[in-house]
Amino acid sequence: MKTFWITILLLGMLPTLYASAAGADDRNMAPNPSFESPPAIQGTAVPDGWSFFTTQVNGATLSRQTKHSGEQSLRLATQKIPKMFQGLTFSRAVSGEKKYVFSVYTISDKTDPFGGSAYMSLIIEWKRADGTEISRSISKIVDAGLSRLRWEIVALDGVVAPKGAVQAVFGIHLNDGPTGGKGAVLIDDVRIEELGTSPETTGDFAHSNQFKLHRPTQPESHDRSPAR
Ligand SMILES: [Ca+2]
Repeated sequence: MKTFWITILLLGMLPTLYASAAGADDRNMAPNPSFESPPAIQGTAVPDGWSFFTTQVNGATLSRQTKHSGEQSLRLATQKIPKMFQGLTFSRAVSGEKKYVFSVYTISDKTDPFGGSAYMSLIIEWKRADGTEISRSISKIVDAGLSRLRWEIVALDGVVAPKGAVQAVFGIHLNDGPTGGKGAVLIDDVRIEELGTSPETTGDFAHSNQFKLHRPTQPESHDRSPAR
């Protein structure tokens, strides 16, 4: 009888223990989301948990000069060469037909402002079990109109994984554009979250519109398709 009551007591505590452990940030699947590791040093650096790619120049460093949270942020400098591109990716398993949020905070480097024809965007590549791509979701771009004074959110909010998707590559892409980029962007506080399949379930930006968060000052006449 004593064991019975102890069991009841322990079972009763389980939801409390679970609830206390399950903070809002437990839902963030992004690795090293605040780019706090490795510690910023001179020269280029790839943040822990992420893969880096580039056509020519590695523009990635960790910066302590400006950050949205913590002690450092990711600085991505343009290559200053037409049509070049680079970026960071993170691959993980996903479930087809579920909704996902992918967002970052970004700001122009005030000591070396982001400009020229450069543009940055978030891309999710949805993949089948055999690794082939089904489709991709592309965020609004940020370009020379990016603020140097306040952090802005770029978000793919509540995008639905296509049926059959089992893997996704979440990428932060920086393109130099047709005439070459200038300056650098700073990026911090990545959020990757899987939402429920219920239509009532919404993300942190449920009441915002990703296309209202940033208004480019230039017409989007340039090619916004991700270079491969
Ligand atoms: Ca940070």
